[in-house]
Amino acid sequence: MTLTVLFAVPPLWDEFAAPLRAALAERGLDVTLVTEAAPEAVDYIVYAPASPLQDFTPYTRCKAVLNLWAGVERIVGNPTLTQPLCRMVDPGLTEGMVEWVVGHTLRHHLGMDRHIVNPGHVWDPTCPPLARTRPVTVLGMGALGTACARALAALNFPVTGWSRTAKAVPGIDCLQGEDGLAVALSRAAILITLLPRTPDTENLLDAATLARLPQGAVILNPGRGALIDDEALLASLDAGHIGHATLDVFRIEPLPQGHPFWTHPRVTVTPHIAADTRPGSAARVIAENIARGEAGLPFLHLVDRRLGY
Ligand code: NDP
Ligand code: OXD
Repeated sequence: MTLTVLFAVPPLWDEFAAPLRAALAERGLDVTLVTEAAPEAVDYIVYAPASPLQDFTPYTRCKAVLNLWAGVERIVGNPTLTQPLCRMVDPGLTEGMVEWVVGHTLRHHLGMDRHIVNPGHVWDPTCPPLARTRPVTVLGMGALGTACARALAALNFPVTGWSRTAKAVPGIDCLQGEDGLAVALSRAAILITLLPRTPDTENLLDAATLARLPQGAVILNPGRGALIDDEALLASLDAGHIGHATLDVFRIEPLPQGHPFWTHPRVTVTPHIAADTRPGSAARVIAENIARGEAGLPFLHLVDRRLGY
């Protein structure tokens, strides 16, 4: 039987149509891939936050909604969505996140700014310390956090990871719970936040938790803006406690003109480019999940609605 897959993100159609068709065919799936269809005829929906589709009620035959984004906070609470929801775990996206995190970690670790911007032509031959002396903490040890933690550990950074449930990742000191968070923060010369936005993670970094970081700590946030209390972060930067914050994600995106982050001398803004879903590799993940749905196997990367990620 030919399946109908609704690609519900018209702005991304040109980028995704060919890779999706190729991946579906490669997986041996007989699919009509469309951008419009009678809701009751749709078997799977490929979705992203830019999708105009908000009411899932009429999609009575739909077996799963397959998100192109890793983050699901803009869809997970949709009361009309009763179908299984899968988030994106894409090798290409993960690779990009590892590159962003390693790049920005090394910028701060090596003190690159001193040499890139040196208007006084100061010859200061102070050599940076080795990574093995610079502890890094990763909050969120999921698909992305674990890949980043592993890459940093491979460069000899002592890495602590923190997550909701217990983990065992070779070379990483994995902690959980409130006590684990306190320890993880206290060690973090560089803190990387790769948590999803949920009611439990909102403002996780507030005045009290920021105060647990060592003096001069650097924060890299490619997770979600709402993980950090903006005012508390600015206060901590101004007080000299936090050394620098490199932020990729914000409560409001694009970050509004006039927001203090744009002009703060110790804040770097990157415009939500830490990692992108890559059509070639992501299409294979979508095809695999459709194949699993058709074979009656559990979907990969299924979202837990109760937890919100
Ligand atoms: P995963 O779902 O694989 O991992 C999430 C991690 O966060 C898990 O380790 C989970 O713990 C942990 N976590 C969740 N809630 C809590 C909590 N209350 N306390 C402690 N730990 C918690 O997600 P990904 O790694 O794929 O993605 C992470 C986030 O990265 C996305 O949700 C998105 O917000 C962001 N992102 C940003 C991008 C960008 O370009 N800036 C691109 C892609 C994603 P456990 O393992 O125990 O479940
Ligand atoms: C994502 C993102 O969640 O790009 O995939 O932020």
